[in-house]
Amino acid sequence: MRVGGRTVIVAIVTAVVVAGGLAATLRSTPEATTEFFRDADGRSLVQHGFSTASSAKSTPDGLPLFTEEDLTQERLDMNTNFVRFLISWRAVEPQPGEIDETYLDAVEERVGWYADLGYHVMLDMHQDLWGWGITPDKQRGNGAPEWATYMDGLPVEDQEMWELVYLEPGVIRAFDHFWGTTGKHPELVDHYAGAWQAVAERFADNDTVVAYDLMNEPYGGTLQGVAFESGPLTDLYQRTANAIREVDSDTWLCLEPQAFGFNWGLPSSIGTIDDAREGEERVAFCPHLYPLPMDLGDGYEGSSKQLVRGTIDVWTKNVLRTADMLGKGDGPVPVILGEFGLDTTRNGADEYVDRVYRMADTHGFGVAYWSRDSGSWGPYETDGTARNLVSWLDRPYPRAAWGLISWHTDGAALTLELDGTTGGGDIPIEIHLPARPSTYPVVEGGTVITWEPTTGTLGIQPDDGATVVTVRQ
Ligand code: MNI
Repeated sequence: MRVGGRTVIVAIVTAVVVAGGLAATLRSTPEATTEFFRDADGRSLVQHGFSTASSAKSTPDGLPLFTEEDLTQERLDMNTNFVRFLISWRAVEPQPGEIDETYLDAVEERVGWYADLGYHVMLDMHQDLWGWGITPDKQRGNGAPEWATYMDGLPVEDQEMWELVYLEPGVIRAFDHFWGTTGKHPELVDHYAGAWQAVAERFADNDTVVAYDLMNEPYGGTLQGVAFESGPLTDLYQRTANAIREVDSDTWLCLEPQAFGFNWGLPSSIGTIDDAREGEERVAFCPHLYPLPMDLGDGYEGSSKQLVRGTIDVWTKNVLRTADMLGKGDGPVPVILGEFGLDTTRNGADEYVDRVYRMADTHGFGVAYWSRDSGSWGPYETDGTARNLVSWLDRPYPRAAWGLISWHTDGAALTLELDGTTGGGDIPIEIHLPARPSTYPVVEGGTVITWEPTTGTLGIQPDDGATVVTVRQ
């Protein structure tokens, strides 16, 4: 039986990798994205941070169990510069048409913590399994308000693997009503877009909030694959984008593919959206990566390791292909790996984490690790003790750079490839170095102008027209 189950898993993953690989190679795809978010000075930003946090899914107020002190610690330990911050429709619009401004105040307060430390924030409208209204004890789903949960009396049985609850009839029906598949609740998508508009109204003038992740891990109910992604999902993104642009013309709009399949390496069929802002469109791609063998409990070892590597490779090609398509001929849009993560007590976890970050570096992707919760997936124990993940995520990276094209690490060296432009003035390139020596690190192609050994933040003035800057430690 065990051998049989194992064989089935290997066969499925192999099929995913082959199908994903075929789809990815049929069209030529760019090697990397060179489009990045920019800060107020015009420097390209590389996102390095966490999804914060899973705890927000179940707290009554919808806020993560996360304090300003926790953020200070995170900054000291890993010098992160970005957060994918979980918000929820149920907290924004607890009753139909009623926006909870007190909740938005609390989110704004937390955004302020990040602002004080120079971070940028992406707000992620989170959901899993529709909403907590799917079961009477509110223990399973999260995201949608209870008033928006219509299941027509269909059952929702609990499952050992939480993802399988997506296949329960009541959950499928709740999504079918939302996406217009039943035609009975057309008001729901209007409410969703309205909730986003309220969020955007609040943060339109806030320079710390740079992106909106329009929906976490969308799921189509009875509609799957092309029918879902190119249809109601793309429509919802367009509608939500329009609602946001009525009040906020600058914040990036980040789109996710259907999670089921894409997270494992299958291609996406989402369509382009039109961004009604003046000037260049600000649409980005924020997919998740959860290779199937690891989803099913394997470590990064043995035959699973090969399958996971294959998955990462085809996943990367599919990401670039979709990002290129979203760019409508102007090259790939910015990419943020909005979630990847694992139980770090699994065998090979350190190698897996390293491999994913190297892949992200090579292709110009920002990363928000899943997640900033205590325990075996996260960076800290409940008592605040640092776990293994802290040292794995304390990696050299460019925090902000002029004209960034690419970067890579080689042993203790970090090399940036730049287009040679600078914004003038004395605003430096900012790099994080994990070694934190008390003396100045060695730089080629530029001059050190600031060095904060406590966090490991290095400011460099590049030489005139320098296209390569290397830092050794
Ligand atoms: O792995 C998934 C996932 C698997 C299967 C499905 N369907 C069957 C629709 C959907 C999603 N998700 C991975 C992670 N994402 C959430 C938060 O967004 C985390 O809790 C999961 O670990």
